[in-house]
Amino acid sequence: MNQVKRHVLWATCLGLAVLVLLIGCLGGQMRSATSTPEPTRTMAVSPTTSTSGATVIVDYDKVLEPGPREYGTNGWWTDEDAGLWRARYAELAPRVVRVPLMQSFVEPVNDDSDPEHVNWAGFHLDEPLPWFGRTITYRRCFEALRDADVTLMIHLPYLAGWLSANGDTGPYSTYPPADLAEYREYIQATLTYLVDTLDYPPQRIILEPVNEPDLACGQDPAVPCFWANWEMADLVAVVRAAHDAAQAVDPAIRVVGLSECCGTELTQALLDDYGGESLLDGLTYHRYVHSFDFSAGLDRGRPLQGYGKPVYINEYGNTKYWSDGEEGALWHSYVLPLLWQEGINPVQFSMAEFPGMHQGYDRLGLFRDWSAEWQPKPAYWVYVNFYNHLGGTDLVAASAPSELLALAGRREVSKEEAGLALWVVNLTKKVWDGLQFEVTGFPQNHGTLRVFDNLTGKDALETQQIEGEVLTFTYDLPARSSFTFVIASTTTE
Ligand SMILES: [Ca+2]
Ligand SMILES: [Ca+2]
Repeated sequence: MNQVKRHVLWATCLGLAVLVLLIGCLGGQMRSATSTPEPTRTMAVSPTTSTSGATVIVDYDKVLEPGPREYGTNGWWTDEDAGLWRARYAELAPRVVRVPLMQSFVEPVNDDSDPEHVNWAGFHLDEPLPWFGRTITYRRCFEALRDADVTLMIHLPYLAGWLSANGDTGPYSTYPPADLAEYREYIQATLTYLVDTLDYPPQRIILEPVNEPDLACGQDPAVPCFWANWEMADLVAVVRAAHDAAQAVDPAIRVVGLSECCGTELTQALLDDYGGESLLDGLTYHRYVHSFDFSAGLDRGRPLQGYGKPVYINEYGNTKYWSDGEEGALWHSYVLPLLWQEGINPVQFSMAEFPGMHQGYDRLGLFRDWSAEWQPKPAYWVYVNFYNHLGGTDLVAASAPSELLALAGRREVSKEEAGLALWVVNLTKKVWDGLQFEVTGFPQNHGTLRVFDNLTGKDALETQQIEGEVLTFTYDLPARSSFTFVIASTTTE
């Protein structure tokens, strides 16, 4: 597990190092929903159409809790493909995009000898960096996310060599910093640039200064550690410097951490014993698994949730299925509602494959890179469907046969303008013929039902009118499948 995790990290390192150095097949069939409104207020569909006898029941009126509000992905950017990136960010509709900021690139040498004076010529956020025949400009990436109304989560995995207390080991030189005032200047200058130069709304900026401090050096020969030769006091000092820098730029900027690779002990120690409660606005962690059992991913988040702050799993994935093919997509489709139910903000890793990355890291991407014309994988459609249909909803009660997973969220502007999204995952190998759906409490006794195959695209497979005091329909749910059923009040369609 750790080894795979480190491979992923290595990919990050490698990619960033290079950056610095270079400067329908599952379509089910909906049936028996009435296609025209009828005057009756009773169930519109005969239960006799159900051959399995199984029923999914949703109570629109039974609101459980708001769903996560800061879900998203780890993002990328290339200048030549600006239109593609902007379109994909719009289509995927993340609320948070996590982007690595490498000091080796931003401030490769100290801007000047005075940490109280920013020499802007020493900060390289406007410059295109060569990247495997294309270029990357942080400014353009940030502008695209700003325009997409996204919250930017910037993380600072490594130091430039000149600032590392452990000496210059290249673009991925380790924490802790040799000079906290210089470290703070680096952060403060970057945040000032975002807020003052790019007009990035400070309430939509999250700073994550620490990444995987618990990854031991040499634990994986392919991955340079992020922290070396440090004590808890060093970690606390870095978080405090980042917090103070953010406060100085704008108190609305949030600081989160600690993105441990392999546990939560350091985060809990920081919070329990070193004043971290006042330094961190949210808590982050990572978890990769290699099966459909994601209990380990949920279990790691639980101790962090006890602190009453937002919790983000801002790196996760499957190292068996990666994000490839229908199995990879099905895995994401299954894990997303599990995290959602727990109130953990999912920040998937990562949005796309990207040249220069480790192979495994590459395969966690939701779509291919430019060498494959940015082709979406099935897992990409899982996120498009989930974030667009469940994102921003309030969870409501849903029950299903134990072999199925069902998650329902409602979006109610008014009684006349109401929506329900029901996410259903069938990990079994059996077809659920005539699976019955019953929705109680919908504000209207009619609605427009749309059915989406989460693994194959974003367009509705079918659209039908349904009606009844209890809105009822049936669907033949294929084996190993994932679907979204969206009901909207007819007046809004
Ligand atoms: Ca400096
Ligand atoms: Ca300076």
